Amino acid sequence: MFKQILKFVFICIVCFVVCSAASKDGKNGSSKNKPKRKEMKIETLKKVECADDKSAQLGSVVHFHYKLSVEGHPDIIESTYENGNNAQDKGVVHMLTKGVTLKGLVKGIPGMCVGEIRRLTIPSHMAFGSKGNDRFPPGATVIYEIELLDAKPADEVLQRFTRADLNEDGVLDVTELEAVMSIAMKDGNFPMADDPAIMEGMLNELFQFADKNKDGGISTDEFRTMLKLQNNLGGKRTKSKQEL
Ligand SMILES: [Ca+2]
Ligand SMILES: [Ca+2]
Repeated sequence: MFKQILKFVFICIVCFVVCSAASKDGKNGSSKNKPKRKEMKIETLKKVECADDKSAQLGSVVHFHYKLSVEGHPDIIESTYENGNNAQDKGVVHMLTKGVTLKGLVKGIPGMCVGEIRRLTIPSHMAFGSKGNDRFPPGATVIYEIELLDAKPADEVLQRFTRADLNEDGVLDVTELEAVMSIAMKDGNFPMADDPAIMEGMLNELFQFADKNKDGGISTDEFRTMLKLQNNLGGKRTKSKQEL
């Protein structure tokens, strides 16, 4: 009987030792295996001094050129300096917004002055993710070389413009203007027509009217002028209704 008790105690001790070791290993293992997240690197290639209120900030509308590549590969995947994505070949215009703009750009662009050039080395968790896509391999660290061309605080008009400028080329085309009109119509700031052909005619007329310099796109200034006139018309309509 005593032997049996001893045997039981011995087995318990062995179990305890094995389990403690296993759990220790597990703890160490998980902290060892947990990959340390790569930090983002921000380098200034061309420094330009400016006052804080003249620099890009979170929420600013920023206009910039960029070259994009994958770390370790010399090829440029995208460049706004060359013919490519942008009809105007004048860089891209973007509102720096958390949750919308790439995380690495939200962190790397604020504080830049117009004319400054930065190289942002952005790990995948702040860029295109661990799965990658048709352009980027899984877990790719990407390198953005950014040249800031302009930065403005986003007033309401600029915010509307930037939301409408889906391809981020800094001008609105007919399709993008159509989206703006749809919102304006829902808000009651633009007359509605049931006939799609009439609507299309109105859209084209508005586009021709707004595109003052006839370059085939509506710039931020042209958009601003268009909204002013639209508001005036809206005001007059309201007034005439009240007068009636
Ligand atoms: Ca556009
Ligand atoms: Ca234009």
